[in-house]
Amino acid sequence: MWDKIRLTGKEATPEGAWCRVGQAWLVPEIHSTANRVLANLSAMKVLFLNGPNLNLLGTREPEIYGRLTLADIEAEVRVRAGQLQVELDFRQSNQEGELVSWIQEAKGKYQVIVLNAAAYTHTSVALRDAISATGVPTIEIHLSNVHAREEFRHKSLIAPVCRGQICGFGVKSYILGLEAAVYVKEAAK
Ligand code: CA2
Repeated sequence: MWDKIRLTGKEATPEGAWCRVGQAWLVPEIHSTANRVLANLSAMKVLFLNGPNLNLLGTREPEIYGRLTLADIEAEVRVRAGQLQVELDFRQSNQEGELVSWIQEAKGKYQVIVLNAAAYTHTSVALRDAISATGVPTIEIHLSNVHAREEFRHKSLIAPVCRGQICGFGVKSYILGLEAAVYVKEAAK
């Protein structure tokens, strides 16, 4: 069943001049009200952030990280995002400070962050503080199962301020991260 939102105003016809936008029925002439309704219907936005050395994916250590490049992974995530009607930004940086800035700037622009902080996962108080400060729900992901690797990878400094952690599924960790983002957004309604 469609939501019916009947708007009134001097330009509306007596019959209402309905048109369907997404799941709502609008009178198109009433722009300001329509814009508010449209804002509620607009696609959710998810920010994918990738930390240091992930730009090297596909070139070395395929036995741990697989053969896909980061661009290949982004392409797979974009296919799933299209199916879920999610808008994506997908970025990588080797600089801790740049990742911190992107997390800070996410507030008000993105509903969820999906973060593969790479080695900074295990070292960065700055990333942890940024996630905590921005308040944007953040999902920690990893290609490899960090808990089955060296002991220094078992500790995540960001895990306590993230909504959850997904690791060990290769590129599927990214897809599951996106699906978890949609779940987190829906659960917040
Ligand atoms: O499994 C993951 O996704 C990691 O976040 C990857 C990080 C690692 O430090 C984390 O413990 C787990 C490493 C990313 C570096 O990736 C490379 C790819 C190719 C060649 C060298 C490094």
